[in-house]
Order: sequence, then C-alpha cells, then structure tokens
Amino acid sequence: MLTFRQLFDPQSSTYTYLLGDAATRQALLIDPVFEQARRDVALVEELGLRLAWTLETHVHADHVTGAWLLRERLGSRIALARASGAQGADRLLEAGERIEFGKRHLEVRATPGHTDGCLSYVLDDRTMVFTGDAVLIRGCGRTDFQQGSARTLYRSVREQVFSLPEGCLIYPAHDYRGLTASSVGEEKLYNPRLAESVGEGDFVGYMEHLGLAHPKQMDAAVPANLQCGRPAEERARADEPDWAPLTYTFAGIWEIQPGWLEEHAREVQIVDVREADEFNGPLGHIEGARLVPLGALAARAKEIDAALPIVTVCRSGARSAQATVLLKKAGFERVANLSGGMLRWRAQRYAVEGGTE
Ligand SMILES: N[C@@H](CCC(=O)N[C@@H](CS)C(=O)NCC(=O)O)C(=O)O
Ligand SMILES: [Fe+2]
Repeated sequence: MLTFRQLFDPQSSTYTYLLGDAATRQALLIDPVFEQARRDVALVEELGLRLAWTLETHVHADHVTGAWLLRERLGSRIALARASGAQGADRLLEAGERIEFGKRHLEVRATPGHTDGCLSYVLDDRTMVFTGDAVLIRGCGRTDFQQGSARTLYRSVREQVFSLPEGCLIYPAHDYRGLTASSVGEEKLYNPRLAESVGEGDFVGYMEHLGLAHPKQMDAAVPANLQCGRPAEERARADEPDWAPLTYTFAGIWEIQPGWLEEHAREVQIVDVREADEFNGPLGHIEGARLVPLGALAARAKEIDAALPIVTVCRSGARSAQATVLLKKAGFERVANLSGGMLRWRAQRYAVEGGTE
C-alpha cells in the first residue's frame, strides 16, 4: 500500500509529492518548498511516517527547496542528480539507480533539457512518473536558461517518459492553471509541444518563441538550491514561535500540550472560549482562565493583554482552535490552542477550579 499526497505551493505553483510505504512507514518527499517545510513536517508526523529522503527533480529557478530545512528538522537525507552540480547532498543520483523507501522504490531516469541535472522518478510498478519540469501538463519546462536545450529535452521526453506505459500517470513539478495530473497516453496525443505528431524541429521552433519573463525569484533561488536550500546565513527564524514548545498542525493551528501549560500557567493568559454554563459546569476550568465565549471573542478582543502569550481553551480543542484564528486576525501574534481541550486536561488529571470528579 502506498500513501500518496500531492501538495501545492501557491506562491510558485509548485507541486510537492509525499510518497510513503504504508507497511514500514518510510517516506520521501519530491520537490519540497522552503516556505512549506512546516506544513510538510506536520503532515509527515500526523500520518505517522518517517521521512527517509527528500528528492529534487532539478535545481529550481523559481523557489528555494525545503530539502536542507527538512533534513535539519526530520533527519531526512537529500538526493538529487550528480549532474546538477549542487553541493551538500547526501546522495548524488545517476540514471538507473533506485531510491528505496520501505518495500517500495523509485527508479531514476535522466531527463535533461530544462536543466542538465533534470531527473524523472518512476514508481516501481510504473503507475506514476514524477517528471519535474521535463513534461508539464500539455506543456514542458522552458529551455532558455540554466543549460536549457530544446533538442535535449525533446529526446529526453521521447526516450525516457513516452516509453512508459500509456496509463502511467504524469505528476509534474508545476502547473500554472491548477491542473493536477496527466498520463503518458494523454500527453503523447494532446501535448501541443511534444505530441507524437510534433517533430524535433517543430519543437525547437516552439521553444525559441516562448517569450517568458525570467522567474521572479531566480537570482536568489538558483544559488540557494545549489546548496540544497541551505540559507546563506543561518539567521534565527523570526516566524518560528519561541515562547513555548508549540506544535504546528497540518490544519494550520499552533498547539500547546497540557503538561507545558500546567507548569507555565503564570507566563500566559488562558482564554476559555466555552459558554458560561460549561465554564462553571462539571468539567470545571483552569485556574486563572478568563471566560470569553467564542461568539463574543472578536468584539471583546480589546480586553485581552497583547503583552502576554495567549492559550485558548474549550471542551475538546475545536472551538479554541477557531479562537486562535480569530485572535491572529485581531492582531495577536503569540497564540496557541490547548491540545485536546478540557477533556484531555481532565483525562491527564490536571487540577481544575469548580467541576465534579
Ligand atoms: N512567473 C513564474 C515563471 C516560472 C517559470 O518560468 N517556470 C519555469 C519552470 S522553473 C517554466 O519552465 N515554466 C514553463 C511555462 O511557464 O510554460 C515565476 O516568476 O516564478
Ligand atoms: Fe524548473
């Protein structure tokens, strides 16, 4: 069984792919994006996977890879093409190699043309191929910079991608219209640049006249990607909360665990967003918690002290998750949700005011 997710970065229109072997929990990410590393860590952890590899299809020109950051956070190893010229990888790949994840593997194919170091990764059963920018849906990567060559790309696609079974699904590195997947059979018929009816000369002519502006991030992205996404200076990450050991969920919520709150209650303000009858009901409430029901929170946000971090609380952790969203919108920066709410707080036998045993 394969765990498979297609993730999107809206800034650069990049797809990141998570593949996991359900039997052994070993996983890999293809083309992670630097700014999305936190999201990717959350998903890997929530699915109970262990990230063995991050793979690059090539040295990207439009965004910085998350490979280095993910290695720091999850201990994954970085692999990309030897021909990419990148420094700092754990493995430099050549055509024909296999990347194992648990009982599954990807086969490495060299598909240069967009760049010299472009690789496509074919799933062991040939039902999926991750083509990077070699084949896009009804398109292909540009060939006007980074060692690009239209002739080389044409041959790569014909020999390495279109030789796969017709039903093999194509997953590209980008799509600028929101299309998600195609297949070998479909692209052979309908790709306006690369369909079987298009000759090499026609393709070269097409690619010489794309007339695209260079990617906006190119000058920063290429040098960073040649270091596998390692930032030039390892500055403290300003957007990483440091007031408590918070967990970021794939749902996009910062959470705090009951054990930390119990020890540090005096350093934060606890905002309980349940209704008054629940606050005074059988579950009780945490000592010092201020009652502001969720429905009144936006209007009463002014009452909350911006100088202290806020922990929101409710019965199960659901309404208080929404409360963190409202408080962030109201301008509070240091906000976290009490994971599991009063139910988990009580289950872990922490003290309450009021309530029944
Ligand atoms: N506007 C985008 C341009 C992105 C771009 O040029 N993408 C490359 C892949 S790195 C490409 O080959 N695009 C093909 C196309 O747009 O048809 C940006 O600034 O990032
Ligand atoms: Fe690219």
